[in-house]
Amino acid sequence: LFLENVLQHPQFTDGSYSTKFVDDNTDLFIFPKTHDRGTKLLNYIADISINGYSNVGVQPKPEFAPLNMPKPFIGKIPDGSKQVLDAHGPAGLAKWVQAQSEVLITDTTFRDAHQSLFATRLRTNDMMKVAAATAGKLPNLFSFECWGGATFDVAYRFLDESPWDRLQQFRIKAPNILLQMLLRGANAVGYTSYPDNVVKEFIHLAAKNGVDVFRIFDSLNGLDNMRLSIDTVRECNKVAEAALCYTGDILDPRRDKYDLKYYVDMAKELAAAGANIIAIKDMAGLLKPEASYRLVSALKDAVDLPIHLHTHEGSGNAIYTYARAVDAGVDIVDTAMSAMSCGTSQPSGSSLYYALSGHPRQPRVDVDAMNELSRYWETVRPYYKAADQTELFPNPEVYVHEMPGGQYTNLKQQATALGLIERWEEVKDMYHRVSMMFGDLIKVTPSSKIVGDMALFMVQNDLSEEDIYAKGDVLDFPASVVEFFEGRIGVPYQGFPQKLQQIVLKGRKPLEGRPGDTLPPVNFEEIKAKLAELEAPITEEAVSSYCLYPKVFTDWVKRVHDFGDVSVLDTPTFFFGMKIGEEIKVEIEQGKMLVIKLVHIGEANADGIRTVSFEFNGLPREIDIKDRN
Ligand code: 3PY
Ligand code: ZN
Repeated sequence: LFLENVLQHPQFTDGSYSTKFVDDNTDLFIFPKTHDRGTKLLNYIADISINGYSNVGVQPKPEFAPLNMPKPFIGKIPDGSKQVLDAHGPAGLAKWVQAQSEVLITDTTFRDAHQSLFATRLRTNDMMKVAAATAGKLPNLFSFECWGGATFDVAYRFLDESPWDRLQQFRIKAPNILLQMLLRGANAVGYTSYPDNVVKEFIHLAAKNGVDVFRIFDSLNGLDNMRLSIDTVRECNKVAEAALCYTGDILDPRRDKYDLKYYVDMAKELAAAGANIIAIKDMAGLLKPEASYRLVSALKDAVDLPIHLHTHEGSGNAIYTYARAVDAGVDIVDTAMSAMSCGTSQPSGSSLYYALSGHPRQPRVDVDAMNELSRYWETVRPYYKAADQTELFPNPEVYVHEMPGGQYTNLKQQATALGLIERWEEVKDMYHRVSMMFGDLIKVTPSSKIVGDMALFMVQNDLSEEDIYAKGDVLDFPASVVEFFEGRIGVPYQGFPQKLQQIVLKGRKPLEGRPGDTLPPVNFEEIKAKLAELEAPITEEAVSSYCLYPKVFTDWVKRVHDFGDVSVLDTPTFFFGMKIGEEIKVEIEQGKMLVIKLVHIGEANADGIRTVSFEFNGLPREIDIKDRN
């Protein structure tokens, strides 16, 4: 082990050691930890090489083109929006935004883009390779949307990494740009209502770890479910960006449930509730260009706050929607790096830049830097091909099914898992029918998941709308649908469809009032005791994660015990393991490099155990793994 430490020591590898090498470097004698970490990583690599990622069986490791790294940013990272917030506070920042003549940009590459393109699977490792270069080269960005939404549980559940670590790393790499998260109000970053003390604590910790801008929404546009979040964000002296979720079509007089007045009234209420910025959250990309002009104009007249527009490309009209919003005076819009844009994601920032050539409000960004960064993402995206189910062409059908961009690829995966992918057209059609059966529902997490669950349930069981009314009393509805009609995420605008509610609840009474009012507070000391039992680190962040996702967090802790911190592995190795004869280098911390070569995989013995032989920093190491296939 001492020899291993010497061989991987930077002074030894770069030849800069002297005769006092051993005396000067007492860390050469700290071996159990590195040894342990190395062995755990070998366990992971051996397991994936034999059993495949998610136990799908061994997958041949594809040949990927080398990463097209942008030139590093040299020099001191220029000040940006983060310094404006730090100096002037949230209200001062809002005034600063309103004083800018050009439209500002939020880059969503690190959150919504990959949530919408490939089911939220982007790993921190791939983000951190360019986070500093992006912050240095694009200091005029308003924010990086890089946290929250589905990224929180997916990090633990599918990527074996901690979302808190990701946030902390971002804060270090991007000291000049506001870090933005998506917060589902009373649902925090989950799919259900949480007790008030859980939501509050989560917001405090997100702020402490680096989040500056909280985009807060409620999936039913219920302000009562957002107030606690708005108040808590303000308490933390961070930016409360309150969102109205856009659905329907304000241009269509037949869709009069959500008309222009509905949105204007809501924006006024959000402003009165303490919002620093108003967001239009067009999660499915339904806001048509003229609707965008009318809505933004009306909101600018109604409230004296910056307006931040979020949309998805889906239909192919999103740049036009942004251009009309810019004409109407929108302050900030959301875009992604080109290679991470379009399809179900946001429109491309570079495309918007060129689209607004000659416009007095063209964004002030270095488009060459954006294009350079996009070339990096072009080489990263193939890693995620298995989850990348976005459509390769504009699909204006989104105006009919109204499915959010962040849900589309996920629901497709769920349909595949249920063997329903051949009936995908039916699923989309049913999604819209269910939405109408539920009273023309706003669809965004978690209400979108409820509609999706019901649509899959109906297609899988060959149930029509008539069947639900005719034989609903004997149907076992999905749990999320039952909870929805019980009022567990709140009450939709203009109430529940009563007949259907009675059918689903089978005579039971729904809850009344705000769900948070009746949920008992969680005792954090009890959670700490559970963490101690799990031998998990007892940090405030761990307590918060456990409160939000007890099972997902527990499973992750167990996997960390087995495999250590696998976020240090490159993405092809993380998903595909290693090929015989392949050698990789893994930097487990700054300056600490492991060299791993896979030498041989033995046949399974009678118990199904296979021995995997590695060279680990030049020394032989064998790992026994159960072949689960
Ligand atoms: C989320 O809540 O994760 C969303 O992206 C909603 O659009
Ligand atoms: Zn979105």
